[in-house]
Amino acid sequence: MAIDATEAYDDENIFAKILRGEIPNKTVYEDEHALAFHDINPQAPDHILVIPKGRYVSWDDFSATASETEIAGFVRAVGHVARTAGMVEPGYRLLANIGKNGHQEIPHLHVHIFAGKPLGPMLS
Ligand code: IU
Repeated sequence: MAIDATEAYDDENIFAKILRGEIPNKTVYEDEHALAFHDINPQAPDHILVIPKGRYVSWDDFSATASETEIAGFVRAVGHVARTAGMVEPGYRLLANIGKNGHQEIPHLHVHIFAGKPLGPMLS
């Protein structure tokens, strides 16, 4: 079920539990601002999720209220993960689902990184 991106942050969402170390994950990268891990249900040969460490429901509250340091740290982490995974050539796709119509399922901001094959036109 897709969530409402304007709802209050839920500390019991699954990505909050992953950040607290309560649920295992296949970590790709971690720094003070972000955690990157393999998606449990990959939609491409390479499918990584990058999440900020702060309590943000979606791109909406993150872009409106996060500090410049948090935003820069998160954006740089996404780029770093893709570069170090060798995705820049031949390329990759970033995706952030926001709210009900965006089909966001987990109410903690996450950016999907898809790679590993030609991805074709935009997803439906
Ligand atoms: P969405 O943008 O909220 O629709 O994406 C949620 C993603 O989280 C989706 O690709 C799931 O496979 C993924 N995921 C996960 O990696 N680990 C989990 O424990 C759960 C979902 I629940």
